Amino acid sequence: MNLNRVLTLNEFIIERQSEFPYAKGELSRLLSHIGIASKIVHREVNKAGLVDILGEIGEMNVQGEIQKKLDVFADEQFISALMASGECCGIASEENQDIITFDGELAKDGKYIVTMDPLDGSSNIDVNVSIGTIFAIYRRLSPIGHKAKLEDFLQEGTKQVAAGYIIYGSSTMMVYTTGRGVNGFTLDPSIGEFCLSHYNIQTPQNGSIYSINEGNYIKFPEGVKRYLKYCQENDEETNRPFSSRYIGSLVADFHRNLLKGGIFLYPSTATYPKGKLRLLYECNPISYLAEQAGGKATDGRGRRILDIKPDSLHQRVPFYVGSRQMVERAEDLIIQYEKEINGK
Ligand code: P6P
Repeated sequence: MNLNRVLTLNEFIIERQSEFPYAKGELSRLLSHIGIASKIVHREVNKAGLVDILGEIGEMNVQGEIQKKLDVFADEQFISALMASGECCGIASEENQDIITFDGELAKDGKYIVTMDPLDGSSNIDVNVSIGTIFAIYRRLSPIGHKAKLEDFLQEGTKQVAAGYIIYGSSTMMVYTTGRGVNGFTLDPSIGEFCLSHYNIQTPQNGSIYSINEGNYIKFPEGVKRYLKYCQENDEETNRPFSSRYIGSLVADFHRNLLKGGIFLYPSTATYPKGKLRLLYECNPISYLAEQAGGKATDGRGRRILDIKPDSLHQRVPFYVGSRQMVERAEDLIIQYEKEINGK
């Protein structure tokens, strides 16, 4: 890989395509179309506030969350880009109750399906805080040439062929994996291209940042409370007290921890007894990236997120992801407490 020159996303995809035996470029086309939609969303996010695209559309999405204009705009952009690629036969989106199947002749022959959160962190849109798009790509299971089926979308995270996110922050970046490491591309608006800026990202095995909404503290499982106490105690040996950093936008919190080291925790809470984050289009893609970068992602009780067989499109799971040693420490305390109360 010649890193002495600017490498655009498309050049990188094509250069790496040769690593995929029998790859005929379908996945490359799909990733390139996701890149195109990201640039369009970037353009609108970056001028939000100047044009009438902020605020709410006065409707609820399937999550019971108020839909923002930018949510719907991003959803529409990614759906049309994925349909135009001709490689995707269907989508599961946070913004839509059911799967979206593409009936066009070209798309029906698509070998892939996509799960996505078109604009994650909506509560931050109107206050100019980083937000993101999260996507995962799977091979379809149903026969090519026919409509995509629900079974195509309820695959374990280990079946992902690619996953990534776009973070619309101080700069716009696409970070993705196809199972051969994690690479980051920063959008250069002057040329309208995503350019390789973070080659082969490896997340630190340990860290000193923990990300959790401590407003839910009272209802956290006792083991989680013990982990937070562990983070807050002074101990020079293990670099504590840690720093608490929580933006309330999964992509932004994860991206910081991926680069610097850290753990993101969304345990079960009173409001979300099964956890708040969605397995198909938040936890699975983020977990694939975390593992590919040397990190870990579990449900807090030893179950690897990528091994979970989904029951439904919008299924929620408790989510612990980040530096391997931090996730393992949190799990140790959670499992140790459960053994205590079970008298083991
Ligand atoms: P809370 C945004 O709505 C989101 O889905 C994630 O991006 C974020 O990590 C989480 O919810 C924040 O949830 O309950 O802390 O506001």
